[in-house]
Amino acid sequence: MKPDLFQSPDYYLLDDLLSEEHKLVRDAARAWVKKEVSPIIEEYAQRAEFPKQIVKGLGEIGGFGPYIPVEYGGAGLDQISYGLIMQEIERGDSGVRSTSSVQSSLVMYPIWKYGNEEQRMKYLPKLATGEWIGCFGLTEPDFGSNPGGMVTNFKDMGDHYLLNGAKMWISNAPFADIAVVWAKNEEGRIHGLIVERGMEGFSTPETHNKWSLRASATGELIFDNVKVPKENLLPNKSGLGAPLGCLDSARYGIAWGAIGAAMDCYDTALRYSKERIQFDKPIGATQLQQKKLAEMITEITKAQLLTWRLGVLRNEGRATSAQISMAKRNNVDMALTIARDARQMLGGMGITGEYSIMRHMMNLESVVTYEGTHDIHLLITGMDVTGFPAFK
Ligand code: TGC
Ligand code: FAD
Repeated sequence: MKPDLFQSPDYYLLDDLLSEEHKLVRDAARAWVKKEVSPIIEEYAQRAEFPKQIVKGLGEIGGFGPYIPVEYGGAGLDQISYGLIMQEIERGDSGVRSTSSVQSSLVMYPIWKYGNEEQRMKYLPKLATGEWIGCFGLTEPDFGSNPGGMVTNFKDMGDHYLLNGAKMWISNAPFADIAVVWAKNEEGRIHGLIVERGMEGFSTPETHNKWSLRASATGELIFDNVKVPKENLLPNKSGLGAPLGCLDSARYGIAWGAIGAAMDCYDTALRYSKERIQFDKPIGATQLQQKKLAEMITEITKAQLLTWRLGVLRNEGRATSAQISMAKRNNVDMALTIARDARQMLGGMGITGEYSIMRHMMNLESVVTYEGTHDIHLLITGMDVTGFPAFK
């Protein structure tokens, strides 16, 4: 793969809106990605293998629980710093950002928000350093966009719960130490349970043959009469709103992350357009290629503004779930369009692993699907503005 020459586009001087701490956090994440991710990621993606050696460094740059309080091992940062870290990680690879998102927003967040003090102290510090890796089990084979229909269930057996069912498409599952699993009790109410590797009847087979997120491990979670200790139930929130609350945090991070992937594709295509000569002039001197680049930088700038404003609203506790849906949907779609155009701009070279673009493009096909599909987020916006849920 070519050396990482990335230069971040900032067309509207948005750095002026960031604090010194934001810039320090962002620059540290950027430097780490250049040093630890860019040189190896193509090879791991080609081999369909998660680069486990980067886990410790991810913890060190605040990639695990950036906004979780310091007393639990988190970095205690604000929502804009969290977003900037996600942007930089996904600039390297969406699969690496997935590992970070799942650990931070789908495992640490519910333990922090819905767990008790013993659970926080037991799990969060080890998750913050990456000593333990977690995964999040919501999706089932027959319930993807409609998680409320889930059939995974647990029964109260007096001194423990008995968990049965299966989850599918679970990021980090094959090597996770713990899983935050959403299941229905005997009354049909959804609760979160912490399931630990090694519990009898719990297995995590890996999902193979993915053409997307190849550097992220995906798997199933199978529960065959798993005895879960009662102290592993998250006590402070139940109902579908509990897992959906975690998704708000993860979808917000993805909205920033997608900008990172888009920036990398734009930056690569811009550089290539100045170097690649056809018909005796750089392809960047042609109107058709300039149209692509001009539209890319326009869309990146709009997405940066949208996301920065959303970060301010999150810091103030005023961001709505529907606003987060809009940003996730817009920014991932924007990144996918840019990746496709950038790939074309590189001609034949665009399909090779010499450049990051095709890997970003394939990764984004998962990002546009997980955490709520493109269509589901459109329906969330539609419901928000009309008041009519069109899902059912
Ligand atoms: P609905 O009746 O609308 O809502 C049920 C309850 O949930 C509340 N709620 C929310 N709470 C917090 N945050 C949100 N975003 C919320 N959205 C809804 C709602 O107020 C209600 O509460 P209550 O107290 O009245 O019961 O639910 P519904 O069944 O009609 O479904 C709504 C819909 C379709 C929007 C929702 O199911 C949905 O978002 N579906 C998409 C599923 C999804 O995103 N799955 C993601 C799985 S995890 C994943 O993909 C990880 S990838 C990780 C990586 O690698 O990065
Ligand atoms: P479906 O829900 O079957 O949707 C199929 C199509 O129908 C989509 O285009 C959808 O938009 C459309 N559709 C569905 N309902 C409607 C409707 N009412 N109106 C109009 N169109 C509709 N899940 C987890 O729980 N944890 C994870 O860690 C996790 N990681 C993932 C990693 C990867 C690589 C992938 C691909 C997925 C992951 N997921 C995870 C699952 C992901 O959240 C689901 O794939 C996603 O929510 C969509 O569900 P589905 O695949 O079952 O598609």
